[in-house]
Amino acid sequence: MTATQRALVVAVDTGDPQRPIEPELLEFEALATAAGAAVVARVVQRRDRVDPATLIGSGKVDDVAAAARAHGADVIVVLNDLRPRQRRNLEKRLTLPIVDRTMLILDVFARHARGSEGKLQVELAQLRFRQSNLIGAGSDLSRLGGGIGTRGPGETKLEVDRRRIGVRIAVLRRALARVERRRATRRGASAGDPFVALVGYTNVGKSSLLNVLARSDALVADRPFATLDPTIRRVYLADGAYARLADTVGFITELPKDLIEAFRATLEELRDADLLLHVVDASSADWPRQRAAVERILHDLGLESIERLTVYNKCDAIAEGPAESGAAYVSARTGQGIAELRARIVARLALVRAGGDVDGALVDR
Ligand SMILES: Nc1nc2c(ncn2[C@@H]2O[C@H](COP(=O)(O)OP(=O)(O)OP(=O)(O)O)[C@@H](O)[C@H]2O)c(=O)[nH]1
Ligand SMILES: [Mg+2]
Repeated sequence: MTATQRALVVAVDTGDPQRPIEPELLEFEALATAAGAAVVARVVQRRDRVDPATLIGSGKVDDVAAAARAHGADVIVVLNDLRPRQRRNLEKRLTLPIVDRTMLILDVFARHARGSEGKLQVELAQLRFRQSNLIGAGSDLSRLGGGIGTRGPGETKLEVDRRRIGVRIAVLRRALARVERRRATRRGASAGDPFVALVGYTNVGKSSLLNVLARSDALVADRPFATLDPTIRRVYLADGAYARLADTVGFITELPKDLIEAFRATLEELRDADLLLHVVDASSADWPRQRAAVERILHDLGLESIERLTVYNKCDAIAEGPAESGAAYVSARTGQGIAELRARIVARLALVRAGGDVDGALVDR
C-alpha cells in the first residue's frame, strides 16, 4: 500500500445480548490496523435488524457521508458482512470504496502470507469471495486504487473479468494440490514422534508458546494473523520423549468460509494430531467469546473428537484467572507453568495411546 488509508468504521449493532458489539468493534479495528489502515472515526447504528438495501438506515447513510468528509476518510470499513446489493447501494451514495469484514481479513492474510502455499491459499480465497460477491470486474477494483481490499499476491491478476477468474481458480486449485501432495510426502517421512498441534484464537500466544517449548524463533507479533504459514518444530517433553509441535493460522469469530475452504488442507492436517493444545488468552476480558468461537470452528472442521488440552496463556498479566480443572496455566513470556505443561502433554499423550479412544468422561478438560 502507498500512503496509509484513513478508514471510517461503520457498524450496525442489533443489540443481541449474546453478542455485545464492543469487543467485536475493537477486534475489527485491530484488523483494519493490521491491514495497514488508520481508523479515524466510528459510526455505530443501533437497530433491530440490518436494512436489506443499505445495511444502515437510509438516513444514516447521509450521516456516514458527512462523517467521512469531516474526517477525510478514504475508505469505509463495515463490520457487518454485506450483501452485494447493500454494497452497491452504499458505494453509490458514499462514493468511497467499501470494505467489509471478510475483505479485511482476506487483506490481512494477503499482506502477511509468505510461503508459496499461503500465497496460493490467499489468492484462491480472494477470488472465490470476489466471485460469489460479484466483485471483481474492473470498476470496483480500480476505484479501490490498490488500497485495502485489493491487495494480494494476485493483485494484478484480480483485474481480470469474471470468466477469467473461474479459469484462474482452477489453475490455483491444481497448484495447491501439487504443493499439498509434496507436503504430505515430507510429513510421512518425519513420522514417529507424536503429533501435537497448537490451535486457538488469533493473537493468544500460540507462536510464543511454540518458541518457549521448542526454543525456536517463529514470528511473534501483537496483531491478528501474524502466523499464516504452518510451522512444525520438534519439542522436548521428558527424558527420551519428544513431540512434533505444529503452529498454524489463528481462528477468529466467523472465519470467512472462503478462507476455511482455501486453508482446508492446512486445517485438515490437524485431523492427524494426537493432541490439540487449545491456547486461550487468559488476560483478555474477551476470552470466553474467543474460546467458544474456537470450539465452534473445531467442531465445524470435524476435530472435536481429538483429545484436547486447554492452555490458559498470558497468566503473567492477570491477578486471578479462570479456574478449570484439567487445564494448564502458563505464561509464554515468563516461562511460568511451562514445565507442568510439558508434563501434562506427556500424560495426555499416554492416555491417548493407552485408550485409543479415551473419552471426555474420564479426562478432565
Ligand atoms: N503478557 C504476555 N504476552 C504474551 C504472552 N504470550 C504471548 N504474548 C504476546 O501476545 C502477542 C501475540 O503473540 P503470538 O505468539 O504472535 O500469538 P499467536 O497466537 O501466534 O498469534 P497469530 O499467529 O497472530 O494468530 C505478542 O505481542 C506476544 O508478545 C504471555 O505469556 N504473556
Ligand atoms: Mg502465531
